[in-house]
Amino acid sequence: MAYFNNIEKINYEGPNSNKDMAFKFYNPDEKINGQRMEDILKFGVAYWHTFTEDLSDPFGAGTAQRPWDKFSGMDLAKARVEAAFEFYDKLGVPYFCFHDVDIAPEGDSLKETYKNLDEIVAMIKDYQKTSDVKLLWNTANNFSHPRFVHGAASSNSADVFAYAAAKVKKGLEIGKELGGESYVFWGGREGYETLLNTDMKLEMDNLGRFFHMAKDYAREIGFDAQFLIEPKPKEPTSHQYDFDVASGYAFLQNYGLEKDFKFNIEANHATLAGHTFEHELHYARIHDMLGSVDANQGHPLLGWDTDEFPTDIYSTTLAMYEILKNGGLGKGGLNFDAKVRRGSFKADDLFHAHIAGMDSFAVGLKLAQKLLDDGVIEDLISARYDSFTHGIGKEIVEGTTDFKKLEAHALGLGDINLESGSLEKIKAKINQYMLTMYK
Ligand code: XUL
Ligand code: CO
Repeated sequence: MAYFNNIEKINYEGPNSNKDMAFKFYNPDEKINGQRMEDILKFGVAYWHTFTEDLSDPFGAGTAQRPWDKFSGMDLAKARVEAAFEFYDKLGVPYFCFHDVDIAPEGDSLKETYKNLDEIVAMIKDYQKTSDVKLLWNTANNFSHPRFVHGAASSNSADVFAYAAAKVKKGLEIGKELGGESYVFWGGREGYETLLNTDMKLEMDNLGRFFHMAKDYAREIGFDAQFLIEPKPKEPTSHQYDFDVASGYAFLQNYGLEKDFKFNIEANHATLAGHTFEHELHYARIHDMLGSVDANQGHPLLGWDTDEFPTDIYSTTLAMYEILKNGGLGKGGLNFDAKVRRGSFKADDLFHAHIAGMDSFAVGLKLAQKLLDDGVIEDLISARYDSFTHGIGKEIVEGTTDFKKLEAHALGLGDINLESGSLEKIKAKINQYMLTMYK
């Protein structure tokens, strides 16, 4: 059965196309520094926002009108799989991502949940035989059900810890079955609300234990996905244990997990943490911890996770700059953890939104590569730190000086000559590149 009858395959038509249902900038076969755009960007569709989201918000009911609305239960789950593969194919995305509960309803018991999952996973596997679409990552939703009210791996209840472990164990088996490239842990409820009832040390130790057991089980069954932690500072809990990349990295190092995990960095989570998207990508990259990206954007005026489709070209450019400097994303990709606005309730909007996001990252990729090729940012940065390439600076970097020698150097100095940081100059240059690139 077809669900998006009025939509044809979305093709690349170039920057001057008047057709809405067409890519203006995302040209999968175009070579960027010798590599196909599609293979660098590795776009993924987020199952939850595209096929299960109803567009409700805390003040109002869902508005989404979907061609699978008439189904319920397992029939609905199956209809969504059919619709999903039609969507991937028409959009031409190479990857998808899901939580366990996105693809199959929870049953009355864990056993029944497994049974539902097995049926849908077998169906997805069948579709994968005739489609090129691959699983970028899957994850366990250990945050929505009321049993996770006090956390999952950081719950005060050992039974809940075990339940969460069982769901992740099943998720790892599913990831292996479907050939997932990565496996994600977003700690939705792994945090706390108040210290007045919380043993933070035990909760964090348990979280560390949980990750070790997950990694050990994946190894045991021969699932070689890249493990990814997805930091988020708040929402739903007021204090999340994986606040941002820096605190997440400290956590991983503290529990001896830094060799087995990398980060899945989400733009809107970065801004909620008071960082820019590129800050989080950069911080992860310089520590060799950049694994994957949840591509979206927050609203500049709102303090919560709005998960908008990424359309800010400045941001996608600086993000792609980091990704190119990282040598790509390896087993990760750009997953659109983004939802259409509540007012964009038609099924067609799902296509428009993904086209907008894919085009925005394609522009970002081309621009970032050009900035790199021309050394626009790199030359400025190396000139700025030139003092560390010779003389006393070189001695500092090489570890051949000490405080006494530095004092002697300082005492011999006259006026210190500092150069401008040239921020406005560089921004004007980037704007010039942006506005002339497609001329
Ligand atoms: C929530 C969020 C999740 C994770 C996967 O803010 O980003 O959808 O990406 O659990
Ligand atoms: Co996310």
